[in-house]
Amino acid sequence: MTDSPITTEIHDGILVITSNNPPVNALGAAVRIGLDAGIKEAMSNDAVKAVVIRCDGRTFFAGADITEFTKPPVMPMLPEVVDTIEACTKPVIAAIHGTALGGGCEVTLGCHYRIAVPSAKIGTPEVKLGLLPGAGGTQRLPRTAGIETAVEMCAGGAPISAAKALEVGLIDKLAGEDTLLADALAFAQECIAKGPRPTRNLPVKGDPASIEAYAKANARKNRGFDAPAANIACVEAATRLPFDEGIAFERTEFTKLMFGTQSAAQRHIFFAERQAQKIDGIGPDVQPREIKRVGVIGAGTMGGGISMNFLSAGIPVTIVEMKQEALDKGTGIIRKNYEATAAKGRMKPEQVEAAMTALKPTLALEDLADCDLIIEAVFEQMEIKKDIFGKLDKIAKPGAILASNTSYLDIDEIAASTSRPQDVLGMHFFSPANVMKLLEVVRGAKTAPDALMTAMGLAKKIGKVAVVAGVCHGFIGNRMLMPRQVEANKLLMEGATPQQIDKVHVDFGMPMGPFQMADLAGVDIGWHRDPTRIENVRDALAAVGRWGQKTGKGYYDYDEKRNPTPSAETQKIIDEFAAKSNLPKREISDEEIVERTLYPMVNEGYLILEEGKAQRASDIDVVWIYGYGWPIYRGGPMFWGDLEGAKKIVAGLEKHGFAVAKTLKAKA
Ligand code: 3H9
Repeated sequence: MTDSPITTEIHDGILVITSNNPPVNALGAAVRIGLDAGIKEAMSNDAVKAVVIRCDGRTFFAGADITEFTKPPVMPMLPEVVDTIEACTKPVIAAIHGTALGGGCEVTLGCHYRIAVPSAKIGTPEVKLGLLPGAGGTQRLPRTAGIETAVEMCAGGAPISAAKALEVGLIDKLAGEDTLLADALAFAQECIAKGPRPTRNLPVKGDPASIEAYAKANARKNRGFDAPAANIACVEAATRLPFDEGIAFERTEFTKLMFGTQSAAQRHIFFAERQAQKIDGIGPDVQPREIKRVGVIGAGTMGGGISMNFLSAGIPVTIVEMKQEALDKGTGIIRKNYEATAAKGRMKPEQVEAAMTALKPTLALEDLADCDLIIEAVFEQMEIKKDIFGKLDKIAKPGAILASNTSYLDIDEIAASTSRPQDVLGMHFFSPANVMKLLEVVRGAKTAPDALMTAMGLAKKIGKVAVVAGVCHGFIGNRMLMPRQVEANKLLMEGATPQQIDKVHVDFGMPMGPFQMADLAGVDIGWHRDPTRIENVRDALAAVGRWGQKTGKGYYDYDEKRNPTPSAETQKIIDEFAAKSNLPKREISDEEIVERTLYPMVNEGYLILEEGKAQRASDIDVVWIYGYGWPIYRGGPMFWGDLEGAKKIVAGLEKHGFAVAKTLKAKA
């Protein structure tokens, strides 16, 4: 077995099969071939009494090799390998550390016994890739972990801890954290007398009613996704079909998902998210700067949320405000948020106190002198930002990174107000900043590679998915929002209603449509505040106090529980403007709404790429998935654009008079 990632060694009658396939021991062809050969070796050697399957490196098998899914199959396939392990006439023990995920979990289920270190995690996250465990997991989990845990693991995708796995019967024993191999070998000796225990022969455990209960409780979360229902159906099949029939059902469902567009989209995002971390033109020789303390200017909603990210990751924060009252209010909200998390059991009271102790509130900008990164989160006005950066230039220590949380403004202009533009970049968080996963890191013309790299690395540390964006109005995400909003407003003038446009977006899979979003964010945002100056529907709504959810009325009317209903007053305002626009009022089809609000976003994405403002198309998809709730099963606007087909998109854009991006047109 030279060059194989699998090696074998006999210890006192136990054949130890070891995989060494960095980084995550994915179950690629060579690993499967090696595992199959290892079991055959155990069967043919009389000196072998039992087998231990283990992995070197940071983790037990983290799943099938996802990169192989689009390639021609190489035998043996994983379901066969799992069957081969299970059919071994000598007891086989899985020795688990790290994360036994997907196919990795299924390999453990093919084994007859399982032992794991306390820090191990076991799970079937296939649903997050639009799939289901396709190597027998949906049939073997109900026989080991029980129906309730099986349905949660398969349809939910979250891994369970070794302790929980022991409690439900998914593993037999906990090993010492640093003595897994020795403990597994000792356990294997015990198992020799017990003999093999094929999972397929075990009865399904638990209450089948838990399946229906799970499906009901998660219906809203799973709206639009195909995979959760398929996972649920497979676990349900295990409760009523003989094992082999259940496996056949699982295979059919797996194949349907595997060749569907949803899984292709979700797998695309899995790799896109990891690819986004890579910065073009920055090699391994560049070292990040050390960030020991972060400064945040502004204790409003954004500044507070941004601070929480660092505090939660154990990085101390100095937060600056201009007035004591605003500072107290901001820090009070941070505490309240942490206490609410603790009340839900997701944080310990001492962690709340630790986070609050690491927060240093101050009114003096000079107190930022010891910060390694300073993030400005004040009003979206260039003059204010330039003034602050000019002051920071004199206060910040050499090498400190100076970041702006601007959503639209020119980072190069801000950088020019300092004597150190190489240290300036944008860190655009999305609201609520302590919750939303996206971070756009804006690379200015003079931003130093190590500063950029530091911001990207730090983003990972605080649990964000970061994407590098170039300097342009609105960067990647908000820039693409603009053509959508312009067209949505025009459609209102031509006869569409806010509810019709929003419904098309919600049916598409967005969490809300453009007008629901305006009501949530505040119709008055960016308003000039002059109720006599009414130039468009938004001005008119703002002038009569229709500021959105916060005033109980905006594009929609809201009841006290914030349930929306169409508004006669809003419709009257729209009708008045529509009459003035001289555009003929007509029936607008849902298809036209898609063509005029979603196609221009794809077009804008191509323009962004042409101008070099995003590194790659998949980065744009990551922005929209994690910053704006684009349905992950549609893979982001660029992936979706490819699915629709460039030809169709270009035809749709041209029909409505849009200027089409050169590269998009070339693809058609
Ligand atoms: C499955 O098993 C189907 C079966 O049921 C049925 C079959 C018939 N394959 O995430 P990281 C790469 S479906 C190939 O940054 P971490 C990843 O792209 C699978 N490559 O590390 C990255 O590459 P690069 C079910 C994979 O420490 C590198 O490894 N399993 C795979 O933050 C490091 O990854 C899953 O869905 C893979 N399976 O997190 C688990 N996994 O360096 C997927 C990773 O070039 N994996 N890579 O960018 C994970 O959730 C995380 O990688 C893990 C480690 C938690 C394991």
